[in-house]
Amino acid sequence: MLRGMKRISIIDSHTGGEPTRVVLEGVQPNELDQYRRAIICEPRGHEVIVGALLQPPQDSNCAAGVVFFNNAGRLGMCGHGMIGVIETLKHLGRIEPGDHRIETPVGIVTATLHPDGRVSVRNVVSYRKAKAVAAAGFVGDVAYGGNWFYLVADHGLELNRENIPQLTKASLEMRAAIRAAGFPEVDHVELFGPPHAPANHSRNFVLCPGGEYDRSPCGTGTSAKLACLAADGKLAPGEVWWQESIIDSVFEGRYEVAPDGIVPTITGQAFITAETTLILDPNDPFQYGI
Ligand code: PYC
Repeated sequence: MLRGMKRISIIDSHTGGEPTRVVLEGVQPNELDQYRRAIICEPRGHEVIVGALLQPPQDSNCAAGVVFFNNAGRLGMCGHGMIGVIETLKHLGRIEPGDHRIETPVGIVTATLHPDGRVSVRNVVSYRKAKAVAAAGFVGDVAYGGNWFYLVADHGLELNRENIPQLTKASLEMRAAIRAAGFPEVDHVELFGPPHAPANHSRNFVLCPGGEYDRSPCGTGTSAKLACLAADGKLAPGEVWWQESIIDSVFEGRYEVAPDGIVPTITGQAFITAETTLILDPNDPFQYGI
């Protein structure tokens, strides 16, 4: 018997290589900040994991409520994470193919589980806040896609896996500079380059708030990109944008026009990787994570 030990039941998945850890039981919403790093960080996890605390929805028309979090804090929305949540709910037998409304701290999104296992997330309204802002010697746009991004195309770095340390360093410098330039809300940086696969439109590298990079093409980052493309008249409503990640995974993006921006829809697929129980032993000096 695990007397005095805390048990947290989770299901892990990945979406385009980016992991999502859905918390099913063992943590109340008001306890999230206490247990956030225990769930995400070593020795049970890794800084790159995005957590998703499932909650009963406040709106009875929603299938669930979810709060996303990572090693640095809470996230407004998370595109790859929402695809992971939907795959997890399917795995648990709680949902069938079709449309499912899910509450997030930044609004309700509609996720469509397709019969072939793909998931489309109709995200919150996304928009470009500022065009061509200079920071750290670079120029980029500030845009919202459920999280805040600084999007830079002209950075002089090649988007390949070998360059991840340099891409991370440059993105951290850009983030500090864009915040100092009057955009303190920016916590993600998204660098763009030519795709490796000719079928795709663009490749990206996305720095997340806790200093890790997104293995997926980033659902909220792709939403922010679509908002910029729409604002520049470079992508028409309904037209498909194939966004490739730094590890070659791909999201499909498209948008509808909204009065105050666009409504992006991001499509991808998640795969279950584990279902288990985390244990926090009160005698363990690292019970709350390293
Ligand atoms: O897919 O939106 C996303 C995301 C945000 C941070 C990591 N992934």
